[in-house]
Amino acid sequence: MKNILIIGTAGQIGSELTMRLRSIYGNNNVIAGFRKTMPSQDVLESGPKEMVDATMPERIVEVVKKYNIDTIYNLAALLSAVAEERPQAAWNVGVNGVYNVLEVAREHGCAVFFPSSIGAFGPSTPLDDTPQDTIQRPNTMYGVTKVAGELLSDYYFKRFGVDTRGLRYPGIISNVTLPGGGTTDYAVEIFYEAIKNKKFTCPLPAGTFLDMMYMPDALDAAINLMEADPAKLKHRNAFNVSAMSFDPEIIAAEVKKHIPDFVMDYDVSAAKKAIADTWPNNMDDSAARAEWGWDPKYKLPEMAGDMLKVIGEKHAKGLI
Ligand code: AKB
Repeated sequence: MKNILIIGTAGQIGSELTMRLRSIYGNNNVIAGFRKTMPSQDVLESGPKEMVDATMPERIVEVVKKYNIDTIYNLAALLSAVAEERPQAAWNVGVNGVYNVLEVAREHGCAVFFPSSIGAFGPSTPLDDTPQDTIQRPNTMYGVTKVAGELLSDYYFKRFGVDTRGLRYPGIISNVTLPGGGTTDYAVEIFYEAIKNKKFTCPLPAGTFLDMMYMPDALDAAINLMEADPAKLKHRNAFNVSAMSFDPEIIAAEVKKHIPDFVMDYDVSAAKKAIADTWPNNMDDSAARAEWGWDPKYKLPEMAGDMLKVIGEKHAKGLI
C-alpha cells in the first residue's frame, strides 16, 4: 500500500495529480500538501490535506510521520518567468526545498518524484533533438534550480540509496488549474482567449518552437515512472519527455480549424523570449521510451480538440 504526500497541490500539475493518484491508491492514502494558496474544492473534499512547505523541513517530517508516508511528489517551484523576477525565492523553494525533501526521504525511507524541466537546458545545449545526456549550462535561475535538483536527486540515490526519480517536463497544457509565471503558459492561455474572445496576443514570436505535452500524458508520465521496474532504469532522474513541438503560428492554425474567425497578434515579451530562445526546440525522449515505456497519447490535434471542448463547456456554464 502506498502512502503518498504531494507538496504543491494548488498548482497546475498538483491539482490534477492529486485526483489521479487518489483514484489509483485510494483517497485517504494521498495527502494534499498546500502552502498559502488553498487547493481546489475537489482536492479539499476528496481526501486529507495538510499545510506543508518545502522550505520547512520539520513540518514535512511531522506529516511524513503522521501518515506513514513512503512516497513524496515534490512539485513546489516558481516557474521560469517569475523565477527571473524573484531569483532568491526561486532558489529557496527550488534548491533548499528540494534538499529538505531529500533529507526527510533519506531519514524516513521515502521515494521521491522531482519534476525537472526543459528549463534545465541552456544556450550551449544542442536545441534540436536535444539528447538525454548533453551540455546543461542554463542561464536562468529556474534552470539553475532544476539542474541542482537533478544532481541532488542523482546524489541521494547513489550515496544514500533514496529511490529518486524524475522527468524533464516540457510546457504542460491543461484546463483545470492555470499555470502561473511560466514561459510556455501562452500555449494554455491561447485556448481560454480563443473561447472567450476569439483573439489572442502572443508573448513569444513566431518561429519559437518548444516541446509541449497535454496534462493526461504528464500525469501518466509521473505515475508510470514511479511504478517502473527500478532494474530497468539506467537514468532514474531527469528523463527527457515530450509529446509535441510547435511554434505560435502552428498552434494558432490548429485553433483556427475549430474557430475560423480566431485571430492572433503579437506583443513579444523580451524576458520570455530570452528564456525560450535558450530552451530545446524538440527533445529526444528515446531513453524514457526504452527504459520505462514512455508513449504519449496526445498530439497537437487531439490536445487542441479536447482543450477547446472542455474550456468551451466551462464557458457555457459561466465558470470562466
Ligand atoms: C515554464 O514555462 O516555466 C514551465 C516549464 C517548461 O518548466 N512550464
